[in-house]
Amino acid sequence: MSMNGQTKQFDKAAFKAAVEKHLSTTYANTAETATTRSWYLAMGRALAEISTGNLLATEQKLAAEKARSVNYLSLEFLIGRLTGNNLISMGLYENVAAAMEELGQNLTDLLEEERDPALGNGGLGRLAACFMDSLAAQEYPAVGYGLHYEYGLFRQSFVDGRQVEAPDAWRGLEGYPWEVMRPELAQTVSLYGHVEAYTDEHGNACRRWVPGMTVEGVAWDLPIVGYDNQSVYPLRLWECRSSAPFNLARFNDGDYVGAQYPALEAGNVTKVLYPNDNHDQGKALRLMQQYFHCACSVADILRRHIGAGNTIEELSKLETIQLNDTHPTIAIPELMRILIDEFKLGWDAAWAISSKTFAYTNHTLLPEALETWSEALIAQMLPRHMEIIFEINHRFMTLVEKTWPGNNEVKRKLSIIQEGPQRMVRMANLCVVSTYAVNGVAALHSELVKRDLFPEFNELFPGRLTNVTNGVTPRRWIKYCNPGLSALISEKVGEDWPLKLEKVADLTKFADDEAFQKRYMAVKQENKQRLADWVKENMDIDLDTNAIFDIQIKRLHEYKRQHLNLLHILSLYHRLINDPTFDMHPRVFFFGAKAAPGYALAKDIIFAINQVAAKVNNDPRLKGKLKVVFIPDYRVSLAEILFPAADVSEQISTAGKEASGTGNMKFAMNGALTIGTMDGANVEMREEVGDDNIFIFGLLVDEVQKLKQEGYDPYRYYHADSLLRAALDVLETDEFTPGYPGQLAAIRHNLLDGGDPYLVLADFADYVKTHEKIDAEYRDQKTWARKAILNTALMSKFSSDRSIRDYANNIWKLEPVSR
Ligand code: NBX
Repeated sequence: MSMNGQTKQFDKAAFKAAVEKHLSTTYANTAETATTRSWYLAMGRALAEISTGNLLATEQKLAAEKARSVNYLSLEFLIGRLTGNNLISMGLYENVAAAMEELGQNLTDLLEEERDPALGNGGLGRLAACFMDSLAAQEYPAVGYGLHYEYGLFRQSFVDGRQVEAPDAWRGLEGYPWEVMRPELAQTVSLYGHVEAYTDEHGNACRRWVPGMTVEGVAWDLPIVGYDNQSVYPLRLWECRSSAPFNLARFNDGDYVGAQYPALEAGNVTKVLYPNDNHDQGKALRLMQQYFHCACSVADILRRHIGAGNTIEELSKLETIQLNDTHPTIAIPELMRILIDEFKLGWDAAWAISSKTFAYTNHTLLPEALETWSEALIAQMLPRHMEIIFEINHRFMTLVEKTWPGNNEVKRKLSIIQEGPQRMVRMANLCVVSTYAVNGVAALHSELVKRDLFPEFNELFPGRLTNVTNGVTPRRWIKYCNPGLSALISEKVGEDWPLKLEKVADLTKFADDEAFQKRYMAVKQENKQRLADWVKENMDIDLDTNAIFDIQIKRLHEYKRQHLNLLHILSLYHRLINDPTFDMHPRVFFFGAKAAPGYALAKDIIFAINQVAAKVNNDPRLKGKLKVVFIPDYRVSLAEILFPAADVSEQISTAGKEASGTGNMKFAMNGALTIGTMDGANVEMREEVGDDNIFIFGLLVDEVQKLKQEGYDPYRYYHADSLLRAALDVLETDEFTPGYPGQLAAIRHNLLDGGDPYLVLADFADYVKTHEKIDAEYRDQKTWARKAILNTALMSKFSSDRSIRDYANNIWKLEPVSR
């Protein structure tokens, strides 16, 4: 029986035969000699056969019904391992465990063989993965479009405390068992060349792109399996290959290696994921990735649309395209080019379709993350697109002139083209002008998008700027990663909460029930033990699971303020050693974070935390009260162990800088209490759980802005607070770098003489005080359990199912279609 009561056909004998067949014919192994890895691969292929069948069936049904679909365009999908999650969605976990047992294999061990597909950097990429899961779970017709990077986000290790990056060949030698190549969907993509004018057969003056070269886009589909519903949607990833692997003339001239240069160059386009988050680098190869992604995806959308017998005029009725940040913005001029140059529509007809097809999500206000591309670079690589961007801007400037006559300042500010020594194209402006909806990712963020980032656009296009608060999938982030808690929830509220997270609110009834509190905390204890075991096995550090597990896991960035966390740790260290009256409940501070390889200060912060960890973890004076653990190579599969094990969740960005956050939601669902600023979705989490069940500290957005305007002086805080002084000054010494004083000084220097751009010092005192409150409250385990239970119970707003329904109802106007 499946979860919804339908009988599911699982033929165990046939499944075992399929696994054995793959073991021998796909992986050339025998049951006697096969490694665990080969068994995992063979099982994966056998499962993929089932999901691929369902994918084709879903595709056919949607084409036949002419259902309106969303196309989610993203340069990143941080999906994490698929096998365990898909087994749960297919309702086959127990069945397959039993089948594999009969083949002498343990399912848990097999699942550990899978490498995380890390095709994203952080929150933005992970959000795309949660959204695909929620689209499939609720059967909203959807295709995800991304890139098939050969190397995902780099693997991180620490050498003498410093981050070292290594390439992430996520597919391994054998390929990834869940992916299926779709050779018939291949696309040809043009690059470079020039634009020429010509007169068509009706005597119209036309323009067309004469490309300088082409490359091939090969489609790979990963199955996004709907939870308990048999629907499977494609995550379609494009791999770039050379169109002309051999230059025959050079080949015949005997230059065998040189003849393959085009293949080598085209092979670079999807070679590797750019490892920056919230930072724009402006590299030509990145623009080529973006255009390659957009050209393949738009062409595939049109292939499906026209192939199903629809007219081009019906495009915006049947398809909508969601741009995940500005990274796929070049899809807009690409669609305009196709409509005008290939379908021969006039500008107005093309614009009427395109501007009703695209919608854009903004994920950041940080100026250094807002993408701009040099006009010269676009003109060289995509000459026809640059013409179209100019035309969009020209018409838009006419509108601005009509609205604010003679106001050149507002024109300069809103223009898609930024004037200067080198003219730049502002991708966010192009998006706001050319889409029917623009959304921020949390209520506060969306207000700031309207108030601070795009106030004039908001006047010009009333109603276009809107909010959809982020969410996370409860299937991966509760059911799969926290089986103990899931069983407890199911027992109290029934089995259907993974699709209806509102049901979990019923747990509030048990928040004061002491027997339930004990069971809830026992689950937490087991999860802490699971993490402690991982740390012992992989890092050889002994941890006490009675300590408070305090966790900060996210990309390393100044605005996220891992260094505020570090200063607090240094203050505890200082007090434990110097103040005999000071007492604290034992605490373990966990970090997990990758720094962009070129981000020097972020790397210095990692080094500092590792050096502090090395010292405090072995300092007998601390009597085991303080431990610091920096988990190397933080990734989705480690997040699945960390979130369930947390007592305290660190969400401590400078107010106004973190657009939403999504880790904050995963922690709270799994019963961690948040220490956080009034930033991003923390604000809405506080509304849901109530002020007593979250620890809020620090300056508010408006206080941050005011302080900066008045002239912020970090030294004021330094001189006024001896604890802060101690924490900062120890960074100048060799306390944590014996024999090498000054190795950690860059952080102190940035905070004092560098102006402390993210107001770490201004928030320090309140942060310390709030941690003291946490320390006191944790000692009362009943009250703590009550608060943790309420956090689990009151997080239903942050299911990505709700986010997707908001998009579907308020932006996309999309209806579910069941199989
Ligand atoms: O998107 C993140 C925000 O920082 C989070 O607050 C938010 O919760 C999340 C989902 O909405 N942004 C993010 O992860 N950005 C990137 O990863 C990024 C990657 C490449 C790039 C710019 C930003 N060029």
